[in-house]
Amino acid sequence: MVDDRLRTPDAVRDAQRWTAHNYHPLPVVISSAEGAWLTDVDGRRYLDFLAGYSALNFGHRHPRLIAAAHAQLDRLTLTSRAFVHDQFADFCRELAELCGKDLVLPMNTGAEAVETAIKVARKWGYRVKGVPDGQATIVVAEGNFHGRTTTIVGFSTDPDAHDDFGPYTPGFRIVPYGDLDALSAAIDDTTVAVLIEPIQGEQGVVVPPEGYLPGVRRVCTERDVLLLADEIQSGLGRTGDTFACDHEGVVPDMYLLGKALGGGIVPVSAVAADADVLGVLRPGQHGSTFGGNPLACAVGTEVVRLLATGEFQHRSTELGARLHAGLHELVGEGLVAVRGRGLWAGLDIDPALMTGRQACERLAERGVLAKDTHGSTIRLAPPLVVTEAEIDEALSRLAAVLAG
Ligand code: IF1
Repeated sequence: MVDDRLRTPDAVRDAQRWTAHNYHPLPVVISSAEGAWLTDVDGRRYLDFLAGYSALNFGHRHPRLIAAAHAQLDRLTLTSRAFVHDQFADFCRELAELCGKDLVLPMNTGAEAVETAIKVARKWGYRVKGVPDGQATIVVAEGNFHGRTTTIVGFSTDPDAHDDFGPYTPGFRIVPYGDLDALSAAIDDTTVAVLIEPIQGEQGVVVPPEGYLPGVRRVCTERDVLLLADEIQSGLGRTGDTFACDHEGVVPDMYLLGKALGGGIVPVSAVAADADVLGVLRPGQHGSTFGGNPLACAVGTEVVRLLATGEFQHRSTELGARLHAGLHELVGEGLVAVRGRGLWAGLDIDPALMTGRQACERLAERGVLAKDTHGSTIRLAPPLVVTEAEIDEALSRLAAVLAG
C-alpha cells in the first residue's frame, strides 16, 4: 500500500533552512527506531536497509550496547588521553585480539582512522623501510571512498567528492580497482603502502575478481609495502565474515575500522596493526581529544564481544544468501545487475525505468529506506539483526517498485 509518506514535512523544511545543503536527504523525519525498524514523526514505520551506511550492523539500540552506554554514562564519559581510564585496556586488548594484531590506536571517525593509517604508513616508510624523507607514495584504487578530509578527497576519482577542495596532498598513485598488474606497476622504492577497500562500498558494492586481494597481499609482501585494508564499511560482520578480507584468507598489515565499531551510538574508529608498524609512533606524534574515550571504549568493547561468538557473521551469511537469491530473481524484472556479499548488495536498476534516487523515493513510500550511490545504482545494507520475514518483505516491496 502506497500512502503519502513522502510529502515534505515541516521538520525537513526547517532542517534545510538552518543547515548547509551538503546532503539531499529523503523527505522522511525519523523520531525513533528499534532493531531493523524506524518510525517517523507521524508514526509511520520503515525497514532500514541502509543501517547508517553499515554503522548499525547490530540494529538500532541493541539492548547490550545501550546497556553498556547507559552504565558508562553514569560513571565516566571523558578523560582525554592525558590520563588512563578503566575501560581503555579491555577495549584495546579485545579489539587487537579480534584482529589478530599486537596493537590498536583508537580514534573517532572513519576518516580519522584512514588519516592515522596514512601517517603511520609514511612514518614506517621513513623510519623502517628507509624511504627518503618526504618522498613516500601510497597506491589507491579508482572508485575509492575513504572519507572527506582534504588529503583523502585529493585521491578520490569522484568529482563531487574531489573538485574545488585543492590544493591536494601529494604522494598518492591511483590505479584501476581489481587490476593487479597496474597496482604492481605503480609500486616503486618510494611506495610505503597500498590503501584499499576489500569491497568498494560507495562505488556500488563492487567485489573485486576472485584472487585479486590475495594477489595484492602477495605483491605487498614481496615489495615490502604495507597493505592497509579499509574495513570501515565492509568489516564487523557486514559481508558474512568478521572482516571482508577473511573471505579469501587475506591478513592486511593494518585494519582500518569504524562505523559499526561504535554500535550506532557513538563515533568509534581505530586502526589495528602489529608492533613493528604501530610502534613507530612516539608520545605527542598523533592523537585526538575524544579518541579512546571511556564511553567509546565501553560501547566498542561490547561490540567486539557481540562479534566474538560469530552469530552476526553467520546471520549475514545465511540471510545474505536469502537476500541475494531474491535480488537475482529480479534481474530482468527491472534490475540489470546485482553485486555484493553477505547482507550487503549493490543493485543496478535499468536506467530507462528510474534513477537510484527515484527508486529510493518509491521504496520509502512503501516503507523501505535505502540510499542510492550513483546514477541508477542503490545499495542495500540492513542491520544484521534483520529477519527472514523482513528480508522477504523488503524484496516484495522492491519488486513492486520495479514493476511500477
Ligand atoms: C558521507 C559515502 C558510504 C567509508 C569507507 C571511510 C569512510 C567511509 C569505506 C569515512 C564513510 C560514509 C560517509 C558518509 C556516507 C558514507 C558513504 F557515501 F560517503 F561513500 F558509506 F559509502 N571508509 N562512508 O564508507 O568514515 O569519516 O564518515 O566516519 O560522507 O556522506 P567517516
